[in-house]
Amino acid sequence: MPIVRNLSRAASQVLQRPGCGCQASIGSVRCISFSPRKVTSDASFHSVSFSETDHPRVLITGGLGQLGVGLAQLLRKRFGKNNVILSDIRKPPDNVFYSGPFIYSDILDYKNLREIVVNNRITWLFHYSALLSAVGEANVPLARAVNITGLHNILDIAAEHSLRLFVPSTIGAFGPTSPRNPTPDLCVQRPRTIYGVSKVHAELMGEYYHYRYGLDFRCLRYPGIISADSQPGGGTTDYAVQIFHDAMKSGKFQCNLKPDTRLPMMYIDDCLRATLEIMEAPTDSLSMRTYNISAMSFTPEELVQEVRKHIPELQVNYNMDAVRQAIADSWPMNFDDSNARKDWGWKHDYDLPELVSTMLNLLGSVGTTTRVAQVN
Ligand code: AKB
Repeated sequence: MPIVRNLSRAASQVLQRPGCGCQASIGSVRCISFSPRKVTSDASFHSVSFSETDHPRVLITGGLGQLGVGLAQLLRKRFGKNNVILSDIRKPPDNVFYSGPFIYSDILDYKNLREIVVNNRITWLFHYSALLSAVGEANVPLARAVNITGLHNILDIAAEHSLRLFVPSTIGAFGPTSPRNPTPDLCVQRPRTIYGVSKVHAELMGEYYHYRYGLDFRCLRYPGIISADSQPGGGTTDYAVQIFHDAMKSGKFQCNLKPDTRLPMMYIDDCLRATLEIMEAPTDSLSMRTYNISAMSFTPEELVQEVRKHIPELQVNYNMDAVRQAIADSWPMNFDDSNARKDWGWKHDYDLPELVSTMLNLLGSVGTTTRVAQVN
């Protein structure tokens, strides 16, 4: 694997980015075969003790990305604090470290992963380690290692230990030849990013392991996810998070997509709830293993108009980034999630006005337009 070993400097730069959602050390990629592997007797691991309950015992990989901390909070409320372990290769901030079990785990190190699963009697795994679309194009070998090789480790661990496995997919799993308005669950998928290719691979491999080995694989294709707690992490839909931070900080926003670029989006609370709901759905309600989920679709200009209802002084200019624009132009404009609604009752709570007022409330701006006016 010399291509991966040679990456270390670039890789560590990307891995240091806050919110890249990535979790992998670069030097430890190795060949993988699907068979039980020996755990050596010198395995040293600091385990977390669980209370004895009927709840699942959960591991979240890539826990310091956009969704991990919020998901851990939701799952801990439901299953108990000590039944949910957040993991990453990065050092957690104090608030994360002191809010519940956190451990180092490297998805490219099979033995490390296996020790964690065995020592903590993990039964459910949420696999969030991944490089997103824009950052993946900037470092294809790293994206390939993390998103594809890492996934192979996760699938093997999950199959060997009979875990219920959740892997997020994305609108990015579609491409320019897919129907874009709306995009159904089953159609042509020819993405043009390494991120999209890795996600189609994940969908197909997970489904293959399900039919071949009985793996309880569950997958949702997420739209762009918008949350107040985390900074954007290298995605094409990041503008829809960045606008809130910039509107608050300076009252000025530079958008890297064209004003009429329509993409499916979702507020984080809906996304996390959908994730828990599909994991809890009875097996016989699932007619498929990979579902589209959707809440709303909007363009940058529509988002700006909605934000201006609260912050009329917001100044916006458009400075298109060619890479991101090409990616966005190949993605779904509207997502058909009728199967998720029919099979396991998916229903979103947040539309665009609700999303915008919630984000501004959380970031502290609703009713404080003078703050932006003062900055200006
Ligand atoms: C990205 O923009 O890369 C992600 C996604 C839509 O999967 N937010």
